[in-house]
Amino acid sequence: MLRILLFVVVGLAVLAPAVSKAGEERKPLPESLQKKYDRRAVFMAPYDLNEDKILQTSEINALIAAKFTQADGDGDGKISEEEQQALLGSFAEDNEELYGAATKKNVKKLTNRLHNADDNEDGVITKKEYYNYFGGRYRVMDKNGDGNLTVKEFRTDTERRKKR
Ligand SMILES: [Ca+2]
Ligand SMILES: [Ca+2]
Ligand SMILES: [Ca+2]
Repeated sequence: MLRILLFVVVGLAVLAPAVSKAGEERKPLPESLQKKYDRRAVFMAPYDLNEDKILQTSEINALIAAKFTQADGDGDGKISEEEQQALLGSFAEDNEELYGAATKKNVKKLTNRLHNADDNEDGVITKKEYYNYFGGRYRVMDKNGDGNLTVKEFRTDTERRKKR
């Protein structure tokens, strides 16, 4: 009798999370969360080469390389202080469209990120510093460590990293 009861209890415990998870997926996302995911999708789309709404490791590496090349206006393999200013300027323009009033705050966040990327604090971000810092950022986002970033895991340049 006890054994049967045990089976039932264990069986329910195993079933319960699966049931609630399926229920969750059927529910539409709260609007604010959906908006956040939509914004991430806009950011991810140009880099999602196979269009599966997921950024694979190769796509993330291409993303980092593309962003670095874009920022390195004179192509000398470093992002000088002037190039950082130019980057922040065009970032502010693009940001205005998506985020409006939050732009100033977002520019400040990116300014801080660039500052943090400059490991030896000489004002210039080398390719190595850039790849280390931003590559590391994307690796941290990949919570389940499968090398893929979904819209749930991905954070744009201005989103705060979730504390763990
Ligand atoms: Ca993809
Ligand atoms: Ca440069
Ligand atoms: Ca540096």
